[in-house]
Amino acid sequence: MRQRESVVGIGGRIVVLTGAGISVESGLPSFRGAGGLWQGWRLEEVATPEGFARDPGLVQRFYDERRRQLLDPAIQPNAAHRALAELERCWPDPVLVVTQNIDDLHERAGTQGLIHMHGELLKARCGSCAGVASWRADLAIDHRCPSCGGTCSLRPHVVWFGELPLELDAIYKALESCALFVAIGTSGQVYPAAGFVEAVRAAGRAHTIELNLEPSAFSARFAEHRQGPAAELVPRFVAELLSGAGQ
Ligand code: BJW
Ligand code: ZN
Repeated sequence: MRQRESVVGIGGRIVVLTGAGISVESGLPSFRGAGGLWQGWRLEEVATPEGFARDPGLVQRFYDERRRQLLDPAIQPNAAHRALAELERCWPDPVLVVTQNIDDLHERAGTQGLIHMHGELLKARCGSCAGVASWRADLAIDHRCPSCGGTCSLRPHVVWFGELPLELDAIYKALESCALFVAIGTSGQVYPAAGFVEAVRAAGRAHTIELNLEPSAFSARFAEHRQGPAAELVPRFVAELLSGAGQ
């Protein structure tokens, strides 16, 4: 595998994997650790299809609360989201952001090449016809599906444990052909996202970097690590990349 001391001066496709840590400085909590979302909820109850089948009202309330928080005008993209959008605008080759996050902060910052592999909080999916629709209201009460007209079967358009993440073929294709893979603010505890760095390394041509507040479960798999808050690290990293682009 090609290793570099510095990323300055490289070109080629970039794939960025983001996790909950990139949105923390926007005011959204991460999942694990002190103050994380899982502290107040049992993940088997709110993040599995079995939990939803057992108590749909409870699961809907969990996501309703998070949707209301996301729609609060105080929640805005931070400097890390904006820097990634700038990278996409200015980098000479394709940049793909693969986010595990269900918030819409990357798109609000202007990122266009974006895959929400774990779904989107501002969409709902019909349990009968699988139709997906934009959704900003609470789901806790019965609704009619905009596609098939059925009632009571709408669920958040998110990927729970045991379900297949979205657009995996496109993700693996990009991972196998990238020159640089960057993971930002993710704990590396959830697969298949935690295994993306291995797929990149197996292809043998990309530099791999982790940007995180602290060492994570998969830090050792990356060629390079930078530690600190995303809203500081990411703009600095992007400026460094762009200063060397095309050299
Ligand atoms: C900062 C910061 C700051 C903080 N600046 N950084 C055994 C082995 C391997 C796999 C499995 C296994 N048993 C079961 C599985 C599979 C399972 C899995 O991985 N389980 C693990 C628990 C082991 N995975 C699945 O079921 C997935 N599906 C699947 O595998 O399908 C089969 C298949 C796949 C591929 C090919 C073939 C078949 C589905 C996983 C779905 C995950 N869903 C959730 C909920 C989604 C909706 C929602 O948001 O509610 O997704 S769980 C939750 O975790 C959410 C997140 O996207 C995901 C990852 O969390 P993330 O983003 O990493 O957040 P945190 O909180 O963990 O970490 C935050 C990080 O930020 C930390 O590192 C901080 O340090 C850092 N940080 N502040 C920078 N300011
Ligand atoms: Zn329907």
